[in-house]
Amino acid sequence: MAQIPSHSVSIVIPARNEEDSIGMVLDEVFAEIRHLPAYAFEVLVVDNNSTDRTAEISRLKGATVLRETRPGKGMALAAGFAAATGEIIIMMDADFSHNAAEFGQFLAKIGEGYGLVIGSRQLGRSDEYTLTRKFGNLFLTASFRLLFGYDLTDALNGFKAFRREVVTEDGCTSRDFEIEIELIYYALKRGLTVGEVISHERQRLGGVMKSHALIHGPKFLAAILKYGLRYRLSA
Ligand SMILES: Nc1nc2c(ncn2[C@@H]2O[C@H](COP(=O)(O)OP(=O)(O)OP(=O)(O)O)[C@@H](O)[C@H]2O)c(=O)[nH]1
Ligand SMILES: [Mg+2]
Repeated sequence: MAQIPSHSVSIVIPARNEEDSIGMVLDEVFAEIRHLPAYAFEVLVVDNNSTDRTAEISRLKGATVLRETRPGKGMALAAGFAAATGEIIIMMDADFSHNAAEFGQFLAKIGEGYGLVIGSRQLGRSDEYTLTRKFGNLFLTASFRLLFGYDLTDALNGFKAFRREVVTEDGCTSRDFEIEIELIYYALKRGLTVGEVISHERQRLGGVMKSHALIHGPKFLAAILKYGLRYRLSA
């Protein structure tokens, strides 16, 4: 007998000029969700002024394509979250570095009662780490631990799942990658538990990496200070 879905899940994928990888990502996503009949899925790609075939390929593969004119991964994700109808949101990148085969473990953890779940490259591994990125991430995660007083091994990763109440009230205001910290802040502020699962970050498949350690590292640190202090002062 066919299983009736009992939870709705929105997969939100921010994408700017990712024509080399978005097709493979969506093939993998649609193949994987067929193995998860307990959930009803929608797949949203949020395009941001791409000058390549990102939107066209996404549509052909069966995703709903949203357009966000304000630049930045954070703005794209905020638009995706606002449009998402699922009780659970999974956010993942469009460059093939996040593996849809890991959806099941994220959803299982949410099912255990966690409000937000992060894929940890520290518990798993990253094929994209340079020395700067690895030590930068370790430093920023240690700063996170110090400011928030909450023990996570990889606060920064962009592969996350969360209950929709994490974003419903406030909406997200971060422009770029620092949205990762803002999301954790909202989850903790609402008294939700934040957990991690083992994750393996693959090399991006073609295209160009949009994050730069020297630009986005300091922005992460500023967000950790801002939201960490806010969290401590409100606790
Ligand atoms: N829509 C949109 N997507 C963006 C923008 N900047 C980055 N992205 C997407 O965000 C995702 C992560 O960007 P990457 O360039 O892979 O950077 P990264 O350091 O691997 O990112 P994380 O691992 O997520 O921290 C990719 O899917 C990008 O296409 C933007 O301005 N708009
Ligand atoms: Mg990437």
